[in-house]
Amino acid sequence: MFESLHTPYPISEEQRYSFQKNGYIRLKNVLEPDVLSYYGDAITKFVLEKNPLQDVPLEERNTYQKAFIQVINLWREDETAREFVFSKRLAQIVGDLMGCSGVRLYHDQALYKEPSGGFTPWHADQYYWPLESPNTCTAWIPFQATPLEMGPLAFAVASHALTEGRDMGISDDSERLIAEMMATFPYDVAPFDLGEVSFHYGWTYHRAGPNNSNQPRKVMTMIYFENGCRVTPFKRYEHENDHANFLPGTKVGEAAASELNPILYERT
Ligand SMILES: O=C(O)CCC(=O)C(=O)O
Repeated sequence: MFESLHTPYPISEEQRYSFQKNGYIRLKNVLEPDVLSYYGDAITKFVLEKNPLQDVPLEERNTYQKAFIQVINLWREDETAREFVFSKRLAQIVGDLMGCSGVRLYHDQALYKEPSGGFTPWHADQYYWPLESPNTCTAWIPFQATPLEMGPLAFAVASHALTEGRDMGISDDSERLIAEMMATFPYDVAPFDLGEVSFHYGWTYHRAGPNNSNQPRKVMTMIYFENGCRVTPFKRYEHENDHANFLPGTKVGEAAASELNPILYERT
């Protein structure tokens, strides 16, 4: 059952090259509809139970809160979510795209954009992470086909090479200032088919439009980093916070390898 979750998904040289050059890639038919439906239902139930914003109407939320309902590290609390997050296929794809012999989990997070939910401002994920290596990757996995009106993830092509703007978290300011910086980069926005998954480096700039449909945009994400990556000195509060939550007990300068960072892929 659900073979596609764990069997290898071959990555060609061309796909690896494209990922490393552009900073992201969308891959079709990564997961079968039955896998998405089974795990999507379980994860949605969990997200609705844990939704930290359930009593806050959309119009009273800030830009970040309007963008999505965010529930983190489901794998630690829900066995079905754990099976999904520990997908061998997704971790193998990440290892092959980054060209690494092993990858660890940083954390998972569900990002559900409600009907009428707002845009996700421009940002690069690694702003938040005290991780030294640029070989980090987020897998963005929609549980439904995601047309443009639902706010699919969109990327600035090859923006992971740019070091400017790396001191900005998700905010109205990042939407404005990073948009200005991205003016010279091609903007790639496209609908996602059912089963399609995108992968982007931690330093790739990306955003998402609002959800103008009347259906929730249900998305699960997993963040990975290359095995051997070290913890960097903290540059900001977010690094300290992430360290406490996702790398407990690890020391600056040493391997990021806490009990919360299992190896999910190792090339044999
Ligand atoms: O789903 C979204 O709207 C944003 C997702 C995102 O920024 C990410 O997964 O890195």
